[in-house]
Amino acid sequence: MIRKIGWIGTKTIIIALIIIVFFASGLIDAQEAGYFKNPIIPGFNPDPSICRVGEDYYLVTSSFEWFPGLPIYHSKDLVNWEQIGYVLNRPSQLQLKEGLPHSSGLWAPTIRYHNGIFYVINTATGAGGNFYVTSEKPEGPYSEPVFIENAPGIDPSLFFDDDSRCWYCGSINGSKKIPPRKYPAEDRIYIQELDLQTGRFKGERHIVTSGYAINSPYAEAPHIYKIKGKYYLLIAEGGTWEDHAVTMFTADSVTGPYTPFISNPLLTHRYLGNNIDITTIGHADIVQTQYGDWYAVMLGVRPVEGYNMLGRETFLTNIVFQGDVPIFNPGKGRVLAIDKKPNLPWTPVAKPNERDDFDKPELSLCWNFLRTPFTKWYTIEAEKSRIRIEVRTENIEGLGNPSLIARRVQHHKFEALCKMVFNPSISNEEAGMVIMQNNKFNYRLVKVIKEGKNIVQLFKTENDRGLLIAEKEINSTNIYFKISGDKLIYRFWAGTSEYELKQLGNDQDATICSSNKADSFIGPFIGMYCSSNGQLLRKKEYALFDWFEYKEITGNTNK
Ligand code: 6LW
Repeated sequence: MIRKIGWIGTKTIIIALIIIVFFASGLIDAQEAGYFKNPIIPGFNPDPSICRVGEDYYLVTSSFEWFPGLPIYHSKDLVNWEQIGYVLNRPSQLQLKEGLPHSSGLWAPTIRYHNGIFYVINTATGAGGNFYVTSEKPEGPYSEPVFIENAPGIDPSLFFDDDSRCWYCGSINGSKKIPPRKYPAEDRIYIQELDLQTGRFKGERHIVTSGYAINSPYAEAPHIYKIKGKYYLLIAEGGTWEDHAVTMFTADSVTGPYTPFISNPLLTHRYLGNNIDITTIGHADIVQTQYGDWYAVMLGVRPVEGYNMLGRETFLTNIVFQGDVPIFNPGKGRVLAIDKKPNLPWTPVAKPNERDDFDKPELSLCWNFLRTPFTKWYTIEAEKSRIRIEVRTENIEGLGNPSLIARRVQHHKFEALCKMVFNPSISNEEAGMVIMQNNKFNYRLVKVIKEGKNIVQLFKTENDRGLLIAEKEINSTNIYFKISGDKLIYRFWAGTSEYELKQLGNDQDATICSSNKADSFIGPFIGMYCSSNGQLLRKKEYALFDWFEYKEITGNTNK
């Protein structure tokens, strides 16, 4: 081995291995030792876009069919991120209506800052197409959306040139005939000037590339930058799973012609095989720090035995320019799970409480609804430290807005618990916890009334087929539920006290909530739920949740 890669190469590998062993064992805290851990934003946070204003960094990610839309995060060191809001948090801004299929909705936003205004441009697939919103404050409120006429495709981005002209770039995806595809999965990157006053395009449309590789599939996620007078076009190609890649091009004019770097793809994990710690690296955006250094954020997956259990997450790596050529993570050429901290003032952020007692008038930012809630069917009774959710006919097998309030699952090992008070009056009613990838792939741990008895039931829906896994009588108004995750296993628990929970059914297959099995673009959510499953109720009924707790489990999970 030494003969092949020389003593220096071997020494580097040995040092790297020692560092990884020490960090993995927790003997050294990565962050104390000048390192950080990827992903920088765990859980379903794909398609990141980033901008810098002075010493502050802002980042947005896709949110698909979940509402509010487009979580926005803030950091001062590119590693510690705090959610500061959502770009689209009013039904008037985001009409995710009944019938919207899973994995539709908000795909791939871009955030940019120009002359005191934040711009977020995005595609609402199945909900209006390409639009942008503006705000003077990163946390919002953002304007009502301006939908752009005749803007085909997805992944829109904005570039403000030195003359303040605004250029839109996007990906004509799918088999749209503008012009017809020359080969299967050909997507084309186009650039056109945009009048932000009217939301209309100006001048001609320039189709600049279908990707650097011959017959490259899915050229998308374009962003334009101007660096030392040259125009750089960054895109993703290969498709958003294991063949994903970052490629870049340069031009002397913003509308091209763009020349691909000979060193493309500049970043990909496709050559590392699928059995590695991080796959699917792609869909990047780059940012220069106030000190002149360059970094890239991008999406990636941390598979467990090939299953994507947490959705596509946001990762970070550095870039060093060699002349005009950007080198991603020089000497490594890949995104690392543990890497050197950026040269920025280390600024930890407040971690959200693991337990939400619902003792504040507003919902915490972690909570989401499936599609837009056009009516207010929940009430926070802060003075009683509880949330009251109305039992409605919609359920999670449908494509509506069920009485579900859920948060992202962000860890391979986690526990989620809640305390619920619920007295169903009819057999169709149920309330409890849900963990789901989408309407066809999910688990429900619920309390029902059956033959006059209070029963807790565990249901599994896989590929639209619902199955009662286990049930047991629990005679108590106060019910405690727990769902624990341990990589490819979920465990479900219920009891009349937080400390006397009994597992319901055996260990269950968590992979049904993976993107792979559920054929889905997003990641799993876990939360509070109730439904009458289509049955109209004589009077309004509610499920009350006193608290909900979600925490990462480090080390061995307690069975
Ligand atoms: C995103 C596009 C993509 O718009 O997936 O596969 C879409 N590629 O870049 C949603 O994440």
